[in-house]
Amino acid sequence: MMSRTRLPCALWPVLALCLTVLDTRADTAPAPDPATVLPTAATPAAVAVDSAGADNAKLFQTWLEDFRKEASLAGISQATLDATLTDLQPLDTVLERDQKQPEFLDTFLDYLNKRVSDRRLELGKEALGQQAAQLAEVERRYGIPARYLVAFWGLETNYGSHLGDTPVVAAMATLAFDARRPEFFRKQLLDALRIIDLGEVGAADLVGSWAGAIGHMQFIPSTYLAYAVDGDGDGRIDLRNSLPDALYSAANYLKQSGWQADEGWGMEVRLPAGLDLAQAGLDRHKPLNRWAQLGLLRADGTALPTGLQLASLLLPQGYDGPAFLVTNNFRVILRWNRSVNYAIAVGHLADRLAGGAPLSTGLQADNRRLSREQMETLQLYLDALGYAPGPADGVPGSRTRAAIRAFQMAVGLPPDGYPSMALLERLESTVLQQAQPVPGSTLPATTLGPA
Ligand SMILES: [Ca+2]
Repeated sequence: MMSRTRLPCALWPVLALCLTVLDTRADTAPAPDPATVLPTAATPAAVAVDSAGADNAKLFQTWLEDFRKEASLAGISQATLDATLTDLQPLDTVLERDQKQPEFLDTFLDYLNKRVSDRRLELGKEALGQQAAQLAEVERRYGIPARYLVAFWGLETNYGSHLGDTPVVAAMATLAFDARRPEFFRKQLLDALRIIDLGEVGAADLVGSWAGAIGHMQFIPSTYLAYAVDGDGDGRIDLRNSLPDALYSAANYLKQSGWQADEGWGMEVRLPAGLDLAQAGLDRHKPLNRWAQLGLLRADGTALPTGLQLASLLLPQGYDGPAFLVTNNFRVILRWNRSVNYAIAVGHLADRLAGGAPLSTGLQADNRRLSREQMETLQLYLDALGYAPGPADGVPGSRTRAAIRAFQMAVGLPPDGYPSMALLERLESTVLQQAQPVPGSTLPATTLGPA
């Protein structure tokens, strides 16, 4: 961590970067000079797969032989190993997809509007009708309301219309050989072989997304092994060709993850003026009664439900965007997918499928997107000011959000932890201001760093 006394010196190299960013801020700006872009975390193996054909094919085969021994020791049958690993080749398209970074980070409102579109709502309502009997049976058995299962189905595969056609074993082997997340994908590869070994799916039929997600609900192999069940009673589990299998499996996964049948996921809320936003965040909980005492209302202006159920306040687009109180089932959705935006989209789509209203608060919020490069710059500024946001990776994770809050509190902004364009502009002016020498001194001015 940077000390307060070292802070001004550390700002000088950042200043050059500030000026670059001022030049490249607009969405229409030309691509940045490569010399000003920080190196990304490309790995030796990833680079090798891209560029050095023959040598890399050899390395892959050596790696595969090693994996084959491990899989054999783990109990995978010789027949499955022969059927799946013989002549296996890595898939360049999978690596390309895995390494592709979006140029811009969608805001929460962008994200939600894309995923909860009118068309998706319409198809979801049709699905609720067409699958009503099946969904009612699943709800009786697992306690997961139909609207949530249909919301997951809509977000994962647009109701079964985007199942993916990538061979899962080859995809998992490609990503396990790549050096970025080898342990995770090695386990997924082993679990894919176990699924085949169990005879649930033939080697040629285990296909899914480029990232190895299988069937209507996009289960990765380890989730498939742990939670998938036979919904249609034909004695085998097929998450791709049997919708009942996929629905039962999703409900089983949610129930085992702690879903409470008689509770919702949360709700959009209206905040009272002057609420201390330091109380927001998934790591902070209060009973609904307490939130009501603080002046929060439902988005339509009616009172919050009463009770002692714990809820967290979320501001996914900052203090002037939509606000939500989320409860236990929201955390269950986060087990399915760790993205807060995804989890709100599931809850909101489920509400809308049941006739709920569109979002009505915070729609006027600053909706300018940050590019990945701007997000990295924002992190560099926080670091230069001594707020320890973690590595400048262009991803606003928990450390970055905590650093933003600390900066906001120091300069008197609402501490929402949200990386907006306005925040980037404020950080930039702070950094530039600190880089100005004090008249009559050889030292730059101090400082808005943390105490
Ligand atoms: Ca089945």
